[in-house]
Amino acid sequence: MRTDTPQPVRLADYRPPAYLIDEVFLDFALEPSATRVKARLSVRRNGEHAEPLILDGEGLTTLSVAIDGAPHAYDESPEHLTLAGLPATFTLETEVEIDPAANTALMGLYISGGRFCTQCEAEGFRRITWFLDRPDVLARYTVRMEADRSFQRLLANGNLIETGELPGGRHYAVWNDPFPKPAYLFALVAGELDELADQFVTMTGRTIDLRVYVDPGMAPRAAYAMDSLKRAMKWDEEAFGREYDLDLFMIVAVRDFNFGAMENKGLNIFNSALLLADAETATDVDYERIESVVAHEYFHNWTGDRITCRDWFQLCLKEGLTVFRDQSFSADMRGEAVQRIKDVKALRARQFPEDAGPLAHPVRPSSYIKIDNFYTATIYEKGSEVIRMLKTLLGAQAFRAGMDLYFERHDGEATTVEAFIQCFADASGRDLTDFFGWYEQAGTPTVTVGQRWDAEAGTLELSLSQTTAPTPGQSAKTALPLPFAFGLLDEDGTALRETEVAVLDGAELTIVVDGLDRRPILSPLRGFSAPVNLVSDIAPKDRYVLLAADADLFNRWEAGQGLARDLILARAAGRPDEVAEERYAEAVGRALADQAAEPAFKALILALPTEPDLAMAMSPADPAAIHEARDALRARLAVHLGDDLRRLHTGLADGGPFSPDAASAGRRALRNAVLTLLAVDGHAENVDLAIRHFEIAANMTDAIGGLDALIELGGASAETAIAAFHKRWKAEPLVLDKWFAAQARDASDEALGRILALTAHPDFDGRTPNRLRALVSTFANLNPARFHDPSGDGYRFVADQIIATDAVNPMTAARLVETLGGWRRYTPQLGALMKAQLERIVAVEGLSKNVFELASKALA
Ligand code: 0A1
Ligand code: ZN
Repeated sequence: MRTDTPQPVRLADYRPPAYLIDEVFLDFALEPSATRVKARLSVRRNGEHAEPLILDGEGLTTLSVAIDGAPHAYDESPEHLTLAGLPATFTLETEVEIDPAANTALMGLYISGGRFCTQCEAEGFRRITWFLDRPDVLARYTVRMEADRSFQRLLANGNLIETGELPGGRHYAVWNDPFPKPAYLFALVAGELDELADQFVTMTGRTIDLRVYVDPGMAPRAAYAMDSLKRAMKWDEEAFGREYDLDLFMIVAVRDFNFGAMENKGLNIFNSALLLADAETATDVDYERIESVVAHEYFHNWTGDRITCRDWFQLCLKEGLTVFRDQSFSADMRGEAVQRIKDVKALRARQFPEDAGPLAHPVRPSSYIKIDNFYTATIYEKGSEVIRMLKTLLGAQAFRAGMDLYFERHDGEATTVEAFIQCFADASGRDLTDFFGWYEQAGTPTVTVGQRWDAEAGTLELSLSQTTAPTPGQSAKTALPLPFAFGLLDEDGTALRETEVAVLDGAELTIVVDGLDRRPILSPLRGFSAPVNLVSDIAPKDRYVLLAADADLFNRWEAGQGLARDLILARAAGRPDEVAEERYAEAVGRALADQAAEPAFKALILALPTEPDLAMAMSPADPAAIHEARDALRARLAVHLGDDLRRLHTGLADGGPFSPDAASAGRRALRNAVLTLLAVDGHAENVDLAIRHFEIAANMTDAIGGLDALIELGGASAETAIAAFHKRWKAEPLVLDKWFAAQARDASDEALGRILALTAHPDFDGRTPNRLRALVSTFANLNPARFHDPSGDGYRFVADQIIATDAVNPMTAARLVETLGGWRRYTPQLGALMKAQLERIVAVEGLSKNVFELASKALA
């Protein structure tokens, strides 16, 4: 157990920095186990005061400290270097030694695949040199680095100024970044890398050099990332008027990375899983994520780098906004409705449980222990939803005017969410005081909609109301203003009213629609216009009309999901309704036959609500009952639609060359969704189909689809497929991750022992975050039946992995804790087993602050 309870940092305690740093000169002598870092900082006192300068540092061996060229007295503690008696402006020079080879936390300067690389967000720069490691200290950086010539490429932010050879087989490079930036955007890479080069001509005719650096031999796999980058650059000019500023933009892929990717100025660093793709090794989902993450990091150049955060409480200022921008980009690239459905699925899968559990926090939190723990679905995905609502409430034009004003007013600054919202208030003339509540209040509101149809008067009265349940530390909730988009259909599916946006800006709202000559069917919360749980009294027969005919495709999908959810939950509660299930199967069959609908959309219709989604709707949640009931409905669909599905599967077979475009991906998605459904039914025809699907797969999407289906069907063909896949791909780390993940998803009763044994597989290495996540995160998040195994062994396994990983990489360990956090939502037996594992974790001697914060909050 930790003896020193870590103290939280509070927003209310924010103070401007006592000193500012204008210029930074860094000189790296790169050696894997003993890198020397000299720093020369131009420092300026911020205001009139006699306070000392307190610099941040972690794990640094201090070699020298000088002020204006002369040694200066200092106080050193493990995390601070304190200097007193300083003039108003001065040059501070320090030299430290660090050990990148021993850096397993992957924060600061570390080594991945034999190359030096960095990760400084949020507080990693302090592991490189003594500094004011806070985002409101913006400086211009010049970076010199030297290394053995075997570290072929020497990269840092900005523009390359100089390179040269040095005695002893060494070489050097000097980089300068003209844009002032906070330390968290610093980056350096050194090592052998292949280069993919291209150019982009901006809207004002400037030519930008583009470079993607990858492992030797991998350049062809960077082509899609490069293509995505160029499309993102163009899109940001068109959609937001944002032009790239430097003359060079670089991306580097590394294998060992705690998160997805990082927006360092002019030198983005990516987890290779989110950068490398070709048909053979990457799935369509990988392509889609690469496109969106490349865009996300690029978009940060304006929303994050040019305008950054004053402090880490403002994280959503850059993250929620940049997710909103990347989601808008993906919608333009791949189709709005399908993108919206996927975004909402992700929000519900990750953010809604967070908002309903012990780790709930506002989009802008007011305290934290480790900021690393706040890179959450709430800050990212809910943060994006809040911006989306803002756009809906203000309209596209006023929204754009607000964004333009933000870029103009705050360029070059470290600012706040208040300042951001003020731009929209000023640009639109609207009072956004109440809207700001979305940033400060945690929890998902529940919006209830009731209907009163008066046939004689031809009026429909809608009564909306909202409530939000208490969350930890926030018992009283207020009503938040939210856009409620809705439309009306008649029983034949003909539109009676186009989409209209009402604003629920208090606890209750009544809307009266008149002039209706037929009973209307309500299509509520179109496009998921607000991130809320909707409770409505829409009858199943009306939801079938919505599923078949709503002009809003999101709500078509939503209607289908709602119908399926009710059927599954009824079954899980021991009240199966077989007649209704047949009716549902028929409706799905009709949706599949709809010639006008895109395959990607049909694939989404075909997928039943996920088990975690269903668990959110059942209290207390019983994962075994949910799994069984969901499979029963799948089986009903598979049997009822069997011939249609098999025909569809054959019809969608694609003999042509692979193309990652959205339409081709949509066809593969539908074909794989069909196979997924059929795999619940071990009918010989289905087994043969799955074997063929796997064996003739010409791309990774189909190979994984086939492997998943065979694993679910079980037996000898599953064993053969698992072995064949491993044999073929054992030399490809990213594909091997998929092999671990596919087995981690195996929900069959006897799978648990096998999954646990995979940690002993020679290819398993828990210190590589991608491999750890492939096995452990996949298991905990995507295999609820086995994670919640009644034996409790699934929980114990995840806790074991958290404890083991914490000793080497606290940040990655902490990201697994949330999987146990929902323990109060499960049956008492399961909840107790989950809680016991959390208790075991917090009792560990020397636990990191990261894991301590989340595990102790989860128990509180
Ligand atoms: N700003 C990045 C996310 C990120 C945050 C922390 C990291 O440290 C390990 C890495 C990446 C983004 O939003 O993409
Ligand atoms: Zn981001």
